[in-house]
Amino acid sequence: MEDWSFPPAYNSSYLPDPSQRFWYPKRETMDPGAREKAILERIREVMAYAYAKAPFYKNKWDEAGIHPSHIRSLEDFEKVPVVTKQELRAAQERAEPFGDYLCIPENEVHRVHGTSGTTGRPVIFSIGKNDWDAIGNAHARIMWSFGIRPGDMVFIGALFSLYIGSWGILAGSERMRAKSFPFGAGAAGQTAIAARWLKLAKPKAIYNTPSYALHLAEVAREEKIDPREFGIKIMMCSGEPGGSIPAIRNKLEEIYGAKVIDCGTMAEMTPWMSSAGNSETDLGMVLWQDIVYHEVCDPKTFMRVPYGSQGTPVYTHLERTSQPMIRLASGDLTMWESGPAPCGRTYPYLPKGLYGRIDDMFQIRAENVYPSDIEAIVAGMPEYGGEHRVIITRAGQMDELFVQIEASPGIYQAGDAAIADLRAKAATLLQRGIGVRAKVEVLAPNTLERAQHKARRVIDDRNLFASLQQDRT
Ligand code: 8LH
Repeated sequence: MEDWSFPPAYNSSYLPDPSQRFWYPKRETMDPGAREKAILERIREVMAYAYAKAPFYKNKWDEAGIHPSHIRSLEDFEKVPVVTKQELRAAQERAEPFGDYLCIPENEVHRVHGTSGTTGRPVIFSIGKNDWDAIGNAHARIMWSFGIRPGDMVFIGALFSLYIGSWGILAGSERMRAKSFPFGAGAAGQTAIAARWLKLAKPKAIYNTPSYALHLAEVAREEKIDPREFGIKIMMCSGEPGGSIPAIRNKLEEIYGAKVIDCGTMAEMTPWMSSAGNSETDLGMVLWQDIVYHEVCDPKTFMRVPYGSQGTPVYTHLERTSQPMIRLASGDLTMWESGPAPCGRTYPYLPKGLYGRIDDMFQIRAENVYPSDIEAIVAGMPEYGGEHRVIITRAGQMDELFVQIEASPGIYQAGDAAIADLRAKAATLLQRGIGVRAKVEVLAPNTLERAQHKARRVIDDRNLFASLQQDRT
């Protein structure tokens, strides 16, 4: 069926007719039951392969009393213990540098990438040549669903170093035979140069994090360029929530006049685009189950939750031979629905995208609050100036929530009464939206630092407060 095998073997010269909606029509529209049967077969193949090649998996599954031959249904597969990021880090400490879950000989590693965080021991991603080709194929296939076609220009406005997001887009864009423009981001002054290049080159599509897209628009305006002059039609967003938050998506669509498409799983899960929106829907992200098998699970038991429920994604590679991830726990939060997705593909989908991380949730006066909920509220206000911060602190025995919001230039210039109105309106909307009273401070436009990559907007200084208290006793 349309070259579906493990290990994958794709015809690298295949390209659908540009008028075709689906890259692999059969695979994308097949009966979900038949697809699940084929996925099970793939899972058994990947597991047998990993068991034979990787001490990491053999030891982990032996300990759990599980053998690949035991997996006779997708329900059996739910009993396979999840892999955590901590285990991957420990495996790389044990067997430097690639870890004992590398399933190909070291000299066949074709690309090396790594976690892009700045703290803690980094984790290395190693990818074989065949895998890299299959990643390009998968991303081209998914980018086809975004409306990108051979010959279109794809501008990559994201970091080109450890962050595999940018490289994954490049692989897909090259496989698609698009015009790849690997511009990058993050260097001093680069954003202003990006604005000038975008005006000049007028790419059909751009890739960025939502935070960076907002920053780029501000810088463009400082350069006296209206972002609509870029002529962008498709904006691919990944890396953080935003592309599926209506307030952010609408704002980006309005600023750029482009269709915003949310996508993204995790770097370890490259081809990381296996959950992605598309040109035919505004509804979150479709799960390309035949590339990466997605389960949305209860975060404690890691058993699948029913469609319509919230849980955490658990991912399994069906096309990776170098470092296949088999039930990798993401720590993200989402809600899933059974297919067919609104675009006609018979995959399940995430109507609200990935809307937070379990460990980003904070409790304040017994209410669970997600930073993305606050973002959706404040960024949805027309008076919002483009950035905010959430500060959780402790005054006496009480947790306090402070939200600093930049006002738009118009509101700020209008003076004290307009600023006071914004403060009161934001406090009311926050109380209504998250159920917690927040103290709002209105700041001048452009006060807060802008993100060149993924934004960090929450400061929890309760630990600082606790340590100060301890020092005093
Ligand atoms: C997201 C989203 C999204 C990622 N909506 N949260 O984006 C490309 C991949 C390469 C990436 O960002 O990988 P990385 O650096 O490992 O980060 C993964 C985390 O980023 C993921 O667990 C989410 O928390 C977040 N993320 N894409 C919401 N579209």
